[in-house]
Order: sequence, then structure tokens, then C-alpha cells
Amino acid sequence: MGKQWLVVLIVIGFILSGCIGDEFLDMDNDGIEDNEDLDRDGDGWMNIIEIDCSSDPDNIEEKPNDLDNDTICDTLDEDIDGDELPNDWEVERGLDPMDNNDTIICHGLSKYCLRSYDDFTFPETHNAFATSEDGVILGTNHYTGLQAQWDGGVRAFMVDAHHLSDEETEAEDVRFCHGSPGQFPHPCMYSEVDPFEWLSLLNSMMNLTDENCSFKCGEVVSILVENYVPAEHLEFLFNRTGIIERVFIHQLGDPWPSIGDMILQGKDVVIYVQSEYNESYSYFHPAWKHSWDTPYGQQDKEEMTCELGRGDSSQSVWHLSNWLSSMFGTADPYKAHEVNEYEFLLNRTIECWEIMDRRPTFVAVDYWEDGEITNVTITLNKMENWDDEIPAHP
Ligand SMILES: [Ca+2]
Ligand SMILES: [Ca+2]
Ligand SMILES: [Ca+2]
Ligand SMILES: [Ca+2]
Repeated sequence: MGKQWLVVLIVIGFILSGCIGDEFLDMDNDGIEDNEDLDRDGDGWMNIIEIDCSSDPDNIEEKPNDLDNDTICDTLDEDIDGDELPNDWEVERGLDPMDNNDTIICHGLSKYCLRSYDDFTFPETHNAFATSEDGVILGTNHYTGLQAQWDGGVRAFMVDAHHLSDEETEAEDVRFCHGSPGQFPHPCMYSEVDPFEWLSLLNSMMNLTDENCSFKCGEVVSILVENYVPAEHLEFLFNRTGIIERVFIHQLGDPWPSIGDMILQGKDVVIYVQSEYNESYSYFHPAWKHSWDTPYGQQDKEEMTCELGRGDSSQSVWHLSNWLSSMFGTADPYKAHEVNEYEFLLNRTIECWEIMDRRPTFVAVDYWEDGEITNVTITLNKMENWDDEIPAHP
């Protein structure tokens, strides 16, 4: 009796294991039996994925649609056309999620369009206009003017607005000059830069960015004005140079929009003023209500900190001041050479990012040409968090 039962069990075992009964089925002839084959039809798509993608796992003629060939089928792909912009984001903004030629590029990459303004790091020039190229002789902060700064990637600018002299104080007399008002000599006595030309050039370069691009392309620019002229004079300046058309207005306390939305809406310039104006000039954001900075102009790099200098440190937008002063209080090219150096500046920025638990919106330097401020921000923008692995030197 025992032996008979054993034979029966062995026979059942053979049947269940498939060695008796069904013949060996192998649809794609890859030597793996269909029961065991994760891709039965051998079309390169796993059975289970084909089912999820509404495609037949037993038909080599039928593969899931995959517009961007990233091996995620269209049904499951949150970015069907592979332009780095999610389908929903595109649809909400009137872009075609099935067409990677219908896209937008921000600061060189589509994915940066998704970043909010306060989650990006912009290289910034301190006293951007005070350059030898602009003919500034005393109190020079850089060698090269706006065109070179723009071409080099600088996208935030600190400027000082004064009237031409104590007698010439009309709106047309606004100039970018560097010095202390109310003292002798007048800040514009030795050198002055025409802000009407300067801002018109900025406006035309911003327009060219889009015109030279086969898609919709844009860059967001920020201007911090140390302002010694009335609001209506500054308004006259921004009006005449066409910048006013593109100024973004931020309501205090509101989250900042995405860079892509600012560009799509044509509101891609943010203006801050150091001395607050009347509230009716809502596009002249009081700098120290909407942002903050770290202390600046120390004499030694050991004295640089990530602490609050001016402003409201609960604001997400902030300037990392990264320039040192000479013993005379002026910009110092030798010290700039030290603190603009790639490793030093990158490490300092990441350290402050960690301490303040938020990336710096701006990293501001003197002598931007010396060292690698724009490479540092390229690296920083590739990072999502301060503790990410540091990408390779650009
Ligand atoms: Ca398959
Ligand atoms: Ca895909
Ligand atoms: Ca897309
Ligand atoms: Ca698209």
C-alpha cells in the first residue's frame, strides 16, 4: 500500500511541474518557458508593464507607446515628451505635453523653470556699474561692464542711484554713482554711469535671450538699488528703459512663484530698494522686508559669517555677501581673488546653506571676473540640498 501511494505522489508531482502533459511553450524562442518568461513575446517590455501600459504581452507586434524612449510608457510617464516639464505643468500653462518642441527653458535648462525664485542661486555683482570699462576711476568694483557680466552669467545686480549733482536733481539726472551722499565730493563728481543706457542694454539682452532661442527661453533678473532719489525718478528711469513692463510684484508673505511662471508671464525682473518708498510703488520692494543679507565688507575672510546683516531673516530670499574691503573701505582685487576662488566660494556657500537651512538666492562679489562666481552658482543650482553630493566642476 505504501509503495502505491508513493507512485501516485510522484506522478502528481510530475504533472504539476509540467514535465508531463503540457508541451514546452516558448513564444519568443529565448529558451525560457512562457510560464517563467517575464517578457513572453520578447519585445523588450515585461509582461506586467505591458498590462499596465494597456499593451498585449503576448503580441510582439504590439508595444507600449513611449514617445521619449525613456522606457516609461506614455500611460505611466509623468513627462511624456521628455522635455523635463511634467505633463500637468505643461497643460496648465498651455504647453503641449506630447511635444518636446513646445517647451520652455529657464537659465539654460527646462527643469529650472519648475524651481521657485527663492530656490535658485543667482550670481550677483556688487556695485555692478562701478567698473573700469564704464570709466569709473575711483571706487571701482569690477573690470568689465554689463555686457560682459551678462555674457558671463551674472543675473543679479547691485546699483547705487544718485542725482548727477546737488543742482541737477531732475528725473533725467538720475545716475549710477558710487559714494556717500551729502558729503564732499559728490558721489557723481569723479565718475557716473548713465542708468538709462545701462538698463536699456539689460532690457535688450533679456529680449535677445528669447529671440536667439528656438523655444521659449528666459532668465530672471534681480536688481537691488541703493536709492538716493525719489520714487518717481526711479520709476521714470525704469519706465523709460522698458524694464517696468517686466517687473514682478511680490506680496510680502506670499510664496515666490516658479521661475518658469515669471518668464511665461513676462514678469522676469525683481527690483529691491534699500530705502523704503511709499507703498504705492509696489514693484520697488523694500529690500530688508522681502529679503536679508549677511554682513559685508570685512577686511579678512576669517571674519565672514553666515549671520544676519540687514533685513528679515525669516524671508526666504537672501544675499550671501562675499566681498572684502581694503583698509580704505574700497573693493580689493587681491582679496577678491582669494574669496572668489572656486573651492573657497563653493564651500562657504554650502556651509551657509546648511546653517541657514536655505540656499542663498544671491551670491554677491566684487571683481566677478576673478575667480569663478558663475561656475559656483552653476554647481549650486545642480544641487537640490546642501548635503547632496557635490557635482563635478563645470
Ligand atoms: Ca513583452
Ligand atoms: Ca516615456
Ligand atoms: Ca513634458
Ligand atoms: Ca512639451
